[in-house]
Amino acid sequence: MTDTSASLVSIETSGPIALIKLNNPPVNAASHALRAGLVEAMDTLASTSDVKVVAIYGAGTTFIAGADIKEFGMPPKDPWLPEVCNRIEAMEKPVIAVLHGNALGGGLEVAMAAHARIALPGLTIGFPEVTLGILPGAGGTQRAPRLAGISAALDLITTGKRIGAQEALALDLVDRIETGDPRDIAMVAAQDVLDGQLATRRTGERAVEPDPAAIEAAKAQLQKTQPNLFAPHKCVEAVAASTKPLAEGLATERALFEDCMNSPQRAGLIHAFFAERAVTKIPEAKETPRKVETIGVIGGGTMGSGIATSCLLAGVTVIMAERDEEAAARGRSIVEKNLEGAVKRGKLAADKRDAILSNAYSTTTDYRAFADADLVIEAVFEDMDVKKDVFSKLDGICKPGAILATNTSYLDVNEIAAVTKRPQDVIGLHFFSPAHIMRLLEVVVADKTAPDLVATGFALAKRLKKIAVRAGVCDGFIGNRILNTYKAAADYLMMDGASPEEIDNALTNYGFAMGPFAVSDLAGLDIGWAARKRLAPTRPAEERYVPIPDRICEQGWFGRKTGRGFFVYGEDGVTPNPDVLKIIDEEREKAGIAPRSFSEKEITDRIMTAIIMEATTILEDGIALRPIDIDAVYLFGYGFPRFRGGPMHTADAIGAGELVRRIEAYSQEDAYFWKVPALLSELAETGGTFADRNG
Ligand code: T1G
Repeated sequence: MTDTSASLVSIETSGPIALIKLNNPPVNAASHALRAGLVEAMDTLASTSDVKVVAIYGAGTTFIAGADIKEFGMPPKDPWLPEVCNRIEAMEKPVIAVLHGNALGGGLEVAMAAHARIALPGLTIGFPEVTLGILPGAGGTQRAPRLAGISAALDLITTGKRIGAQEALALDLVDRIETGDPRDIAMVAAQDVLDGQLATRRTGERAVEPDPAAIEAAKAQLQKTQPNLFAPHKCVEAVAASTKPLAEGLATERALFEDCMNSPQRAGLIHAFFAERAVTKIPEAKETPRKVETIGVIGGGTMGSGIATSCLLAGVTVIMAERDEEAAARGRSIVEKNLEGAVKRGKLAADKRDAILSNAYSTTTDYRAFADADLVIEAVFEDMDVKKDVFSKLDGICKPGAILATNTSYLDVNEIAAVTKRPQDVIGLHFFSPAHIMRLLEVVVADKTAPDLVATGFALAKRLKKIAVRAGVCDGFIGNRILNTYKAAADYLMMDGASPEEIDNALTNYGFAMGPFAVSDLAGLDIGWAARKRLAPTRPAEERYVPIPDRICEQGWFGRKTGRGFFVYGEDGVTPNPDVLKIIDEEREKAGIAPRSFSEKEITDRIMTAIIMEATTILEDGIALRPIDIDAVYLFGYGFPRFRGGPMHTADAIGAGELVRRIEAYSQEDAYFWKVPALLSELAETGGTFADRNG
C-alpha cells in the first residue's frame, strides 16, 4: 500500500488490480491535495508494470461531490481538475470508477474521464455548477454529450438537476448498477475488466451526434425563462462545442468557464450556497434537542394548515385545533389539498398520503388534546390579546418540558412568554406562507428561551427540510422588519411618481421573484392594514405616511383573495388596477406632490439601499447573528435574487462608501427615514466589508 498526498488518495494493489481510494471527508471534494494525489497515483500506476487495471472509489459516504468550492476565488493551483481528468482518460491501462453517494460536478467529470463506470443504487449524479454560476469546467460539457447525447447533456447541465442511478444507466452515463460495498465492487469490476466481462472505452474518443435543434430549443427556452442569468447560456455554448474534436471543445469550455468565474453572479451564487450552511452555526448548536414526535398546531387557516402539512410530510404526528367543528373541517380540507399537491408533484406516494391522513393527523376543538404533545405551534390571528389567551391556556394543559411556540410574524415573543409560568419553554417559530413549500424558518429566541429549545427549533427545521435562521425579538424579527422598510421605500416611490407596476417591474428585472406590490396583494392587504392600525398610536409625527394602501383597503380590496388590490386578477391575467391609479393621483394632489419619473436604476437603488440600511441596524441591534444570516433570510424567504447573494453580499458589491453617499443624498428629502447606520459609516471609513463579519 502506497500513501500519497497526506493519505487523501491511497493505492491498494492486489496482483494486476490497483484500487485507488479517495478519502477527503466530509464529501471527498476535489481539493488541490486530492487532485495532486490522483495525478500522482496515475503516474505511479502507469509505471507499475504488474498493474493491469485501475479502479477508483470513494471512502465514507460518497464518491466526489465536486470541486472544492472553498478554493473558488483563490489563485488556482496545478494540477487543475481538467488536467486530472485528461490524465485519467489518457491512461493506457483501463481505469474504472465506482460511484456511490454523490458524483456531482467535478466528481461526475472524473467519473466520465474513466473508461467505465459502475453505480451503487443510492447514487446521485448531476452538474450543480450552473446553480453556482459556472459550468462544468473539467470536460463535463464535452464528455456528457459523448455518453448521453446533446439533448440529455443540455438538460442536466443547464438545470443542475440531480438524477439517480437508474436514470444515469438509462442515459448511458453509467454502465452498470451493482449492490455492495464500494471497495468490494471496485475489486470485482476490475476483475471483470481483466476477464473481458466489462468493456472499457475512452469517452473522449466517442463521437457526438450533432443536434442543432436541441441547441436552438435550449437557447430559446433560457432566453424566455432565465434572461437574467449568465451561466446557463454559457452552458449551452459549451455543449454546442462538443461536436468539435475533443481538444477544441475543451478549449472552448475553458474560455467559457473563465467568463463565468469572472462574473459577479458566480460570487453571489456561491455565497448563497454557503449561506444555507452557515446559518446552522449557532451558539446553541451543541445542545441536545428535545424529542419532538407529536406536534399540536393551533389554527387551521392557510398558515396553520401549511405548518401541519410540512410536519406531516416529515413524518411527525399532528393534532390541529380550531375553534369549532366547521373550522376544523376547513383546516382538514386545506391539509388534504396540500398533501394531494405533494402527491401530484411526485413528492409523496398516494398510499403514504392515505396513511398520514388516517394515522398521523387529527383535528380537535379542545386544547386538552395537546396534553401529551411535545411541541405546540400557535398560528392564530395576529393579535396580542388572542395570543396571550392561547398561551395561558396551553400553560395549564401542556406537559412539563413541552415546547410552546408562536408563529407570530411581528409580535413580542417576550410578552407572550410572560403570560406563562414557563417562559424558558417558549420560542418563536416563524414560518413563511405557503409553509409546506417555503424553505425559511425564523427561530425567534426570546430573553428567557432555553438554549436546548433553540437547538430543537433547528433540528425540527432540518427534519422539515427547511433552512432555520436564528433571530432575536423585535418588531418583525429579521425578515419582516426589513420588509417594512422595503415597503415604505416602495410606497414613497409610488407617492413621488412611480406606479406600482413600474416599481414591481424594476424589481423583477433586478431578479426578485415578485415585486413588493404583487407580494402585498398575495399576502393580503388587510394584514398590513391591521398592523398599521395597531402601530398608529405610537407612530412618530415625523414619519412620512403614505395613505394609499389604507384607501385601497377601505374599498374592500385586499389583493388576490378579493380579485383586486394594487392589481386586478382577472381571467385574462394580471393588470394594474385603474382605480388604484386614481387613488394615487388624488393622494399626490392632496399632499401637493408633483409626480416625477424614476428610472429602473433609481428605483432599485433606492429600494436596495433601504433594505441594506435596515439590515445594518438589525446587525447593530444583535437581532441577526451575522450578515450572512440576513442574506439567508432574504434568499430563502423573500425571493431575493439568488445570483445577487442576498442584501449584505449586495451591500459589499455596492460598497459602503457609495451606500453612505446615497443615504445622505436621499435624506435631503426625508431625514427621518434615511439615516446612515453607524456600522455602515464605520465600514465606509475603514474600508471594511460585511463579509469580514461572517466569522
Ligand atoms: N466543496 C467544498 N465543501 C463542500 C462541497 C464542495 N463541493 N460540498 C459540500 N461541502 C461541505 C459543506 O459546506 C458542508 O460543510 C459539508 O461539506 C457537508 O455538506 C470543475 C467547478 C454533497 C449533496 O455543487 O450538493 O465541481 O458546513 O451540509 O446535506 O466542473 O453538500 O459542514 O463546514 O451540504 O450531506 C459542484 C455541492 C462543485 C456539490 C452533501 N459540486 N454539495 O449534502 O451535507 S463545482 C457541488 C452538495 C465543480 C467543476 C466544478 C451537498 C452534498 P460544513 P452538506 P449533505
